[in-house]
Amino acid sequence: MPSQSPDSQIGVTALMKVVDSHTEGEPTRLVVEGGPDLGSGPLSERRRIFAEQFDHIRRFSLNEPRGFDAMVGALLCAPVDPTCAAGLIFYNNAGYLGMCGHGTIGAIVTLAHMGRIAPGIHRVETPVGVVTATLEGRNTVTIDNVPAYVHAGGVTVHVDGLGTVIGDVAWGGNWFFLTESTPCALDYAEIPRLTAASSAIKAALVRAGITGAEGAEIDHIELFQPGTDGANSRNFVLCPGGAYDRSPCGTGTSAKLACLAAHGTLAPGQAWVQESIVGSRFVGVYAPSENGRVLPRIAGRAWVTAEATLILDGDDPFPNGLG
Ligand code: PYC
Repeated sequence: MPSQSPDSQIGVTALMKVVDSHTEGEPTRLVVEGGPDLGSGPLSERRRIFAEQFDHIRRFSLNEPRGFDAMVGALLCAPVDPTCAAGLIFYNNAGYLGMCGHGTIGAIVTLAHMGRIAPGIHRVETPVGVVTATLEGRNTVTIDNVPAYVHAGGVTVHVDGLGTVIGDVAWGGNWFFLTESTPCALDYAEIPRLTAASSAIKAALVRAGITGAEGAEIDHIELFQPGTDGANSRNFVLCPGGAYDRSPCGTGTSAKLACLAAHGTLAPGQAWVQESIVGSRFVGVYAPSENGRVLPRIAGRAWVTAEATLILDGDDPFPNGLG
């Protein structure tokens, strides 16, 4: 149950003001009031406190029946760096994210909707570093993400039901395994099969001890095939809690740009149109950086869908949601 003390006389407590949006189909819930007090330390430290002391608030605000498994939460925080417009801690139905591309785009469009920022360039603090977001008009945002890189290329893993799967392990703000080994076409109707195959790949990576840097769990699986209607590529992204990303995944597209740069198949500054499983698109480019890293720039659109107050009835048998 959330930590705030109930003050209602009718047994119903208004706990949290949220604004929902979707970025190219993928939902974000921005918590603008009533979130946990995580102190004023670095966002990585505040994310640790969130996970250790307030995880019930993650579940309350995002899980069914108030949310659902594809929704990503973004807790709006005061930034440490005064040159930043906001701090954001991202979370989902399974836990906490490093960065979230679609979530940053959604949060920026939402902050503009609330009148808190204007079109232009805004720095945003996240637990894995500062990103820069440029808002053009009401709905279009371009993010300069944290540096992305390939941790291990051409990794082979045996996957039950799929056989040998070859892919790259890359960082784009979260850890990804990226592969063109797919069990079927990346069609909307095949989502259950794609989810099962991606889950099997994830389990096989764990069994084989294949990780990101410093033993980090690879918590996103990204499948690719050629794109349609002029897109360079279409993807299917399995998120940590078992939901698939409706958008092309900002951190996943960043990881893809790092792989393309490492393979020499995309030049710096050349546009890469990444299509999602629902047909929505991000456009990415990269600039080279130090130590084989790239600086990814991702553009996409978001729309505000709801403004709400999450409430808790004292008689609710599921105060923290389900799961
Ligand atoms: O856009 O980076 C992203 C993302 C991560 C998980 C879901 N979306």
